[in-house]
Amino acid sequence: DQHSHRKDEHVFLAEKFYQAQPDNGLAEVRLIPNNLPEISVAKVNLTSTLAGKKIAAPFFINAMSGGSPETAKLNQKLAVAAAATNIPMATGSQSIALKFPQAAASFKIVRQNLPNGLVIGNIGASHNLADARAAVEMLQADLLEVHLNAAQEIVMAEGDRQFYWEENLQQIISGLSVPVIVKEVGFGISPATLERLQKIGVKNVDLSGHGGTNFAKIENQRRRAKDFSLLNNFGLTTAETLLASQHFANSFSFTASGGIRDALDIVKCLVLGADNVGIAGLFLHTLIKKDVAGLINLIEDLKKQLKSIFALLGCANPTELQQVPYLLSTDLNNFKQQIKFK
Ligand code: FMN
Repeated sequence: DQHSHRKDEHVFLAEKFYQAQPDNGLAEVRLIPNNLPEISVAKVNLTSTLAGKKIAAPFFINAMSGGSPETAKLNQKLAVAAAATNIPMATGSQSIALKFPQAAASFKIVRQNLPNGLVIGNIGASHNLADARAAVEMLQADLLEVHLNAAQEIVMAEGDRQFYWEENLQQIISGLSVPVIVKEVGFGISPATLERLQKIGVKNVDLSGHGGTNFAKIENQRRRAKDFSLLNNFGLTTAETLLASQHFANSFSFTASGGIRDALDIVKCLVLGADNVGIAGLFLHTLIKKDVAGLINLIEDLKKQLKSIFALLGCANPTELQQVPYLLSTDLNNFKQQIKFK
Protein backbone atom coordinates (compact mmCIF):
# COMPACT_ATOMS: atom_id res chain seq x y z
CA ASP A 1 0.00 0.00 0.00
CA GLN A 2 0.87 3.68 -0.11
CA HIS A 3 2.36 3.82 3.42
CA SER A 4 4.81 0.95 3.09
CA HIS A 5 5.80 2.19 -0.38
CA ARG A 6 6.66 5.54 1.20
CA LYS A 7 9.08 3.90 3.66
CA ASP A 8 10.87 2.13 0.79
CA GLU A 9 11.12 5.41 -1.13
CA HIS A 10 12.60 7.19 1.92
CA VAL A 11 15.35 4.59 2.17
CA PHE A 12 16.02 4.62 -1.57
CA LEU A 13 16.15 8.43 -1.78
CA ALA A 14 18.18 8.89 1.43
CA GLU A 15 20.81 6.64 -0.13
CA LYS A 16 20.52 8.31 -3.55
CA PHE A 17 21.16 11.75 -2.02
CA TYR A 18 23.78 10.53 0.50
CA GLN A 19 26.80 12.84 0.59
CA ALA A 20 30.14 11.77 2.01
CA GLN A 21 30.85 15.43 2.79
CA PRO A 22 27.89 16.68 4.79
CA ASP A 23 26.77 20.27 5.20
CA ASN A 24 26.24 20.16 8.98
CA GLY A 25 28.47 23.11 9.95
CA LEU A 26 30.81 21.01 12.09
CA ALA A 27 33.74 21.77 9.74
CA GLU A 28 33.37 25.36 10.97
CA VAL A 29 34.16 24.26 14.52
CA ARG A 30 37.88 23.75 15.24
CA LEU A 31 39.18 22.05 18.37
CA ILE A 32 42.26 23.57 19.97
CA PRO A 33 45.10 21.08 20.66
CA ASN A 34 46.27 20.07 24.12
CA ASN A 35 49.95 19.24 23.77
CA LEU A 36 50.39 17.71 27.22
CA PRO A 37 47.45 15.26 27.33
CA GLU A 38 48.70 13.36 30.46
CA ILE A 39 46.50 10.33 29.71
CA SER A 40 46.68 6.94 27.96
CA VAL A 41 44.18 5.75 25.35
CA ALA A 42 43.47 2.70 27.53
CA LYS A 43 42.24 4.99 30.33
CA VAL A 44 39.50 6.54 28.19
CA ASN A 45 35.94 5.58 29.20
CA LEU A 46 33.33 6.20 26.50
CA THR A 47 30.34 5.56 28.76
CA SER A 48 27.63 8.20 28.50
CA THR A 49 23.86 8.53 28.96
CA LEU A 50 20.86 8.59 26.64
CA ALA A 51 17.68 9.97 28.22
CA GLY A 52 18.94 8.85 31.62
CA LYS A 53 19.97 5.34 30.49
CA LYS A 54 23.61 4.35 30.69
CA ILE A 55 25.17 3.64 27.26
CA ALA A 56 28.59 2.10 26.55
CA ALA A 57 29.54 4.52 23.77
CA PRO A 58 28.17 8.03 23.10
CA PHE A 59 26.28 7.26 19.87
CA PHE A 60 23.37 5.16 18.57
CA ILE A 61 21.45 4.12 15.45
CA ASN A 62 18.78 6.74 14.85
CA ALA A 63 15.22 6.28 13.53
CA MET A 64 14.89 5.03 9.95
CA SER A 65 13.20 1.80 9.21
CA GLY A 66 10.14 -0.46 9.42
CA GLY A 67 6.70 -0.68 7.80
CA SER A 68 7.45 -2.70 4.66
CA PRO A 69 9.10 -6.06 3.83
CA GLU A 70 12.28 -4.28 2.65
CA THR A 71 12.55 -2.08 5.73
CA ALA A 72 11.86 -5.09 7.99
CA LYS A 73 15.03 -6.63 6.57
CA LEU A 74 16.92 -3.39 7.21
CA ASN A 75 15.59 -3.27 10.78
CA GLN A 76 16.71 -6.85 11.33
CA LYS A 77 20.23 -6.09 10.08
CA LEU A 78 20.52 -2.84 12.02
CA ALA A 79 19.42 -4.65 15.19
CA VAL A 80 21.98 -7.43 14.67
CA ALA A 81 24.70 -4.76 14.33
CA ALA A 82 23.41 -2.91 17.41
CA ALA A 83 23.44 -6.13 19.46
CA ALA A 84 26.96 -7.08 18.28
CA THR A 85 28.37 -3.66 19.19
CA ASN A 86 26.25 -2.85 22.26
CA ILE A 87 24.80 0.42 20.99
CA PRO A 88 21.12 1.50 21.21
CA MET A 89 18.83 1.52 18.20
CA ALA A 90 15.70 3.49 17.29
CA THR A 91 13.14 2.17 14.83
CA GLY A 92 11.48 4.36 12.20
CA SER A 93 8.03 5.80 12.79
CA GLN A 94 5.62 3.16 14.10
CA SER A 95 2.57 5.12 12.86
CA ILE A 96 1.98 2.64 10.07
CA ALA A 97 1.85 -0.26 12.54
CA LEU A 98 -0.60 1.60 14.80
CA LYS A 99 -2.90 1.93 11.78
CA PHE A 100 -2.25 -1.46 10.16
CA PRO A 101 -1.41 -4.11 12.80
CA GLN A 102 0.07 -6.44 10.17
CA ALA A 103 2.99 -3.97 9.88
CA ALA A 104 4.00 -4.46 13.53
CA ALA A 105 6.23 -7.45 12.73
CA SER A 106 8.60 -5.20 10.75
CA PHE A 107 9.26 -3.29 14.00
CA LYS A 108 9.10 -6.17 16.50
CA ILE A 109 11.98 -7.75 14.60
CA VAL A 110 14.20 -5.13 16.25
CA ARG A 111 13.40 -6.32 19.78
CA GLN A 112 13.77 -9.96 18.67
CA ASN A 113 17.31 -9.28 17.48
CA LEU A 114 18.24 -6.87 20.25
CA PRO A 115 16.69 -8.66 23.25
CA ASN A 116 18.89 -7.11 25.94
CA GLY A 117 19.86 -3.79 24.34
CA LEU A 118 18.23 -0.38 24.43
CA VAL A 119 15.39 -0.23 21.90
CA ILE A 120 13.91 3.19 21.09
CA GLY A 121 10.43 3.45 19.57
CA ASN A 122 9.33 6.34 17.34
CA ILE A 123 6.07 8.15 16.58
CA GLY A 124 5.04 11.59 15.34
CA ALA A 125 3.59 14.26 17.60
CA SER A 126 0.18 13.99 15.94
CA HIS A 127 -0.25 10.85 18.08
CA ASN A 128 -1.82 10.89 21.55
CA LEU A 129 -0.79 9.16 24.78
CA ALA A 130 -2.71 5.94 23.98
CA ASP A 131 -0.77 5.62 20.69
CA ALA A 132 2.51 6.34 22.49
CA ARG A 133 1.75 3.55 24.97
CA ALA A 134 0.90 1.15 22.14
CA ALA A 135 4.17 2.02 20.35
CA VAL A 136 6.20 1.30 23.50
CA GLU A 137 4.26 -1.92 24.12
CA MET A 138 4.85 -3.13 20.54
CA LEU A 139 8.64 -3.07 21.04
CA GLN A 140 8.89 -3.33 24.81
CA ALA A 141 10.76 -0.11 24.12
CA ASP A 142 13.13 1.37 26.71
CA LEU A 143 12.64 4.88 25.33
CA LEU A 144 10.31 6.63 22.90
CA GLU A 145 11.30 9.23 20.33
CA VAL A 146 8.53 11.66 19.35
CA HIS A 147 9.37 13.50 16.14
CA LEU A 148 8.45 17.08 15.23
CA ASN A 149 8.61 17.11 11.42
CA ALA A 150 6.44 19.98 10.18
CA ALA A 151 8.84 20.89 7.36
CA GLN A 152 8.88 17.29 6.09
CA GLU A 153 5.05 17.10 6.16
CA ILE A 154 4.73 20.41 4.30
CA VAL A 155 6.94 19.27 1.43
CA MET A 156 5.36 15.77 1.40
CA ALA A 157 2.58 15.77 -1.20
CA GLU A 158 0.36 13.56 0.98
CA GLY A 159 1.65 15.08 4.27
CA ASP A 160 -0.25 16.56 7.21
CA ARG A 161 -1.52 20.12 6.86
CA GLN A 162 -2.44 20.81 10.47
CA PHE A 163 0.04 20.90 13.31
CA TYR A 164 -1.58 21.00 16.77
CA TRP A 165 0.98 18.97 18.65
CA GLU A 166 1.71 20.61 21.98
CA GLU A 167 -1.21 19.04 23.85
CA ASN A 168 -0.28 15.52 22.68
CA LEU A 169 3.31 16.10 23.65
CA GLN A 170 2.32 17.32 27.09
CA GLN A 171 0.14 14.24 27.70
CA ILE A 172 2.81 11.86 26.47
CA ILE A 173 5.49 13.49 28.63
CA SER A 174 3.40 13.35 31.78
CA GLY A 175 1.74 9.96 31.19
CA LEU A 176 4.23 7.63 29.52
CA SER A 177 6.09 5.05 31.63
CA VAL A 178 9.39 5.35 29.71
CA PRO A 179 11.55 8.44 29.03
CA VAL A 180 10.73 10.45 25.90
CA ILE A 181 13.16 12.05 23.46
CA VAL A 182 11.66 14.85 21.36
CA LYS A 183 13.41 15.07 17.99
CA GLU A 184 13.44 16.72 14.59
CA VAL A 185 14.14 14.80 11.39
CA GLY A 186 16.92 17.03 10.04
CA PHE A 187 15.64 20.63 10.19
CA GLY A 188 16.98 21.43 13.68
CA ILE A 189 15.13 22.29 16.93
CA SER A 190 15.24 26.03 17.57
CA PRO A 191 15.96 27.68 20.94
CA ALA A 192 12.48 29.26 21.05
CA THR A 193 11.03 25.75 20.67
CA LEU A 194 13.33 24.50 23.45
CA GLU A 195 11.90 27.20 25.69
CA ARG A 196 8.40 25.78 25.10
CA LEU A 197 9.49 22.16 25.41
CA GLN A 198 11.03 23.01 28.76
CA LYS A 199 7.70 24.39 29.99
CA ILE A 200 5.85 21.17 29.19
CA GLY A 201 8.43 19.05 30.99
CA VAL A 202 10.50 17.64 28.12
CA LYS A 203 13.92 16.55 29.41
CA ASN A 204 15.55 14.93 26.37
CA VAL A 205 15.91 16.51 22.94
CA ASP A 206 17.52 15.23 19.74
CA LEU A 207 18.38 18.48 17.94
CA SER A 208 18.56 16.73 14.54
CA GLY A 209 19.98 19.53 12.45
CA HIS A 210 20.33 20.24 8.74
CA GLY A 211 23.34 18.90 6.90
CA GLY A 212 22.87 15.15 6.51
CA THR A 213 19.72 13.35 5.39
CA ASN A 214 17.56 16.06 3.82
CA PHE A 215 13.81 15.38 3.96
CA ALA A 216 13.04 18.56 2.00
CA LYS A 217 14.96 17.05 -0.91
CA ILE A 218 13.60 13.55 -0.36
CA GLU A 219 9.94 14.61 -0.20
CA ASN A 220 10.38 17.01 -3.10
CA GLN A 221 11.74 14.18 -5.23
CA ARG A 222 8.72 12.05 -4.25
CA ARG A 223 6.34 14.81 -5.44
CA ARG A 224 7.62 14.30 -9.00
CA ALA A 225 5.30 16.87 -10.64
CA LYS A 226 4.98 20.07 -8.58
CA ASP A 227 8.40 21.28 -7.52
CA PHE A 228 8.75 22.44 -3.91
CA SER A 229 12.55 22.60 -3.72
CA LEU A 230 12.51 26.06 -2.13
CA LEU A 231 12.86 24.48 1.34
CA ASN A 232 15.97 22.46 0.46
CA ASN A 233 18.17 24.59 2.72
CA PHE A 234 15.55 25.32 5.39
CA GLY A 235 16.48 24.87 9.05
CA LEU A 236 19.39 25.10 11.46
CA THR A 237 22.54 23.08 10.88
CA THR A 238 23.74 20.55 13.42
CA ALA A 239 26.49 22.94 14.57
CA GLU A 240 23.98 25.80 14.88
CA THR A 241 21.50 23.73 16.93
CA LEU A 242 24.29 22.80 19.33
CA LEU A 243 25.43 26.39 19.82
CA ALA A 244 21.85 27.62 20.26
CA SER A 245 21.09 24.88 22.80
CA GLN A 246 23.98 25.81 25.12
CA HIS A 247 21.72 28.39 26.74
CA PHE A 248 19.55 25.43 27.92
CA ALA A 249 22.40 23.18 29.09
CA ASN A 250 20.94 22.83 32.59
CA SER A 251 17.42 21.99 31.41
CA PHE A 252 17.91 19.16 28.90
CA SER A 253 20.05 16.23 27.95
CA PHE A 254 20.88 16.77 24.28
CA THR A 255 21.37 14.35 21.45
CA ALA A 256 23.10 15.82 18.39
CA SER A 257 22.32 14.46 14.94
CA GLY A 258 22.29 15.39 11.28
CA GLY A 259 25.11 14.41 8.92
CA ILE A 260 27.41 12.75 11.44
CA ARG A 261 30.14 11.07 9.37
CA ASP A 262 33.09 10.20 11.60
CA ALA A 263 34.51 10.12 15.13
CA LEU A 264 35.69 13.73 14.93
CA ASP A 265 32.11 14.87 14.20
CA ILE A 266 30.96 12.93 17.28
CA VAL A 267 33.69 14.50 19.44
CA LYS A 268 32.81 18.01 18.24
CA CYS A 269 29.13 17.43 19.15
CA LEU A 270 30.14 16.31 22.66
CA VAL A 271 32.48 19.30 23.04
CA LEU A 272 29.58 21.59 22.08
CA GLY A 273 27.41 20.07 24.82
CA ALA A 274 25.66 16.94 23.54
CA ASP A 275 25.54 13.85 25.78
CA ASN A 276 25.33 11.53 22.79
CA VAL A 277 24.96 11.48 19.00
CA GLY A 278 22.38 9.86 16.70
CA ILE A 279 23.46 8.48 13.33
CA ALA A 280 21.05 7.48 10.54
CA GLY A 281 22.24 8.16 6.97
CA LEU A 282 25.86 7.02 7.44
CA PHE A 283 24.75 3.70 8.97
CA LEU A 284 22.13 3.12 6.27
CA HIS A 285 24.72 3.88 3.57
CA THR A 286 27.25 1.51 5.16
CA LEU A 287 24.66 -1.26 5.53
CA ILE A 288 23.64 -0.93 1.86
CA LYS A 289 27.25 -0.89 0.61
CA LYS A 290 28.92 -3.29 3.05
CA ASP A 291 26.16 -5.29 4.76
CA VAL A 292 26.05 -6.12 8.48
CA ALA A 293 29.73 -7.05 8.80
CA GLY A 294 30.73 -3.70 7.29
CA LEU A 295 28.41 -1.82 9.64
CA ILE A 296 29.77 -3.66 12.68
CA ASN A 297 33.33 -2.80 11.55
CA LEU A 298 32.42 0.86 11.15
CA ILE A 299 30.86 1.03 14.62
CA GLU A 300 33.89 -0.63 16.23
CA ASP A 301 36.23 1.71 14.31
CA LEU A 302 34.23 4.71 15.54
CA LYS A 303 34.67 3.54 19.15
CA LYS A 304 38.43 3.08 18.70
CA GLN A 305 38.85 6.45 17.01
CA LEU A 306 36.77 8.13 19.71
CA LYS A 307 39.15 6.77 22.34
CA SER A 308 42.15 8.07 20.36
CA ILE A 309 40.68 11.56 19.94
CA PHE A 310 39.54 11.75 23.58
CA ALA A 311 43.13 10.93 24.63
CA LEU A 312 44.58 13.43 22.15
CA LEU A 313 42.47 16.11 23.84
CA GLY A 314 43.49 14.92 27.33
CA CYS A 315 39.96 13.79 28.18
CA ALA A 316 39.13 10.59 30.06
CA ASN A 317 35.36 10.67 29.40
CA PRO A 318 32.58 12.58 27.62
CA THR A 319 32.05 14.96 30.56
CA GLU A 320 35.67 16.14 30.41
CA LEU A 321 35.24 16.85 26.69
CA GLN A 322 32.87 19.69 27.55
CA GLN A 323 35.91 21.67 28.78
CA VAL A 324 37.78 21.45 25.46
CA PRO A 325 38.34 24.91 23.95
CA TYR A 326 37.22 25.54 20.37
CA LEU A 327 37.04 28.20 17.67
CA LEU A 328 34.07 29.08 15.45
CA SER A 329 34.13 30.37 11.88
CA THR A 330 33.01 33.98 11.37
CA ASP A 331 29.63 32.75 10.09
CA LEU A 332 28.98 30.47 13.05
CA ASN A 333 30.10 33.13 15.49
CA ASN A 334 27.77 35.56 13.78
CA PHE A 335 24.93 33.03 14.15
CA LYS A 336 25.71 32.74 17.85
CA GLN A 337 25.48 36.52 18.29
CA GLN A 338 22.15 36.80 16.45
CA ILE A 339 20.17 33.80 17.68
CA LYS A 340 17.41 34.59 20.18
CA PHE A 341 16.29 32.31 22.97
CA LYS A 342 12.59 33.17 23.16
N1 FMN B 1 13.21 10.16 11.90
C1 FMN B 1 12.11 9.90 12.63
O1 FMN B 1 11.96 10.48 13.70
N2 FMN B 1 11.17 8.98 12.21
C2 FMN B 1 11.34 8.27 11.05
O2 FMN B 1 10.49 7.44 10.69
C3 FMN B 1 12.49 8.52 10.26
N3 FMN B 1 12.70 7.86 9.09
C4 FMN B 1 13.89 8.01 8.44
C5 FMN B 1 14.16 7.21 7.32
C6 FMN B 1 15.38 7.30 6.69
C7 FMN B 1 15.66 6.40 5.51
C8 FMN B 1 16.38 8.19 7.17
C9 FMN B 1 17.73 8.26 6.52
C10 FMN B 1 16.10 9.00 8.24
C11 FMN B 1 14.86 8.94 8.90
N4 FMN B 1 14.58 9.73 10.02
C12 FMN B 1 13.43 9.49 10.73
C13 FMN B 1 15.46 10.85 10.44
C14 FMN B 1 16.67 10.40 11.24
O3 FMN B 1 16.29 9.77 12.44
C15 FMN B 1 17.58 11.61 11.56
O4 FMN B 1 16.90 12.51 12.42
C16 FMN B 1 17.99 12.37 10.30
O5 FMN B 1 18.11 11.47 9.22
C17 FMN B 1 19.30 13.11 10.46
O6 FMN B 1 20.38 12.23 10.70
P1 FMN B 1 21.39 11.70 9.54
O7 FMN B 1 21.86 12.89 8.78
O8 FMN B 1 22.44 10.96 10.29
O9 FMN B 1 20.60 10.78 8.65
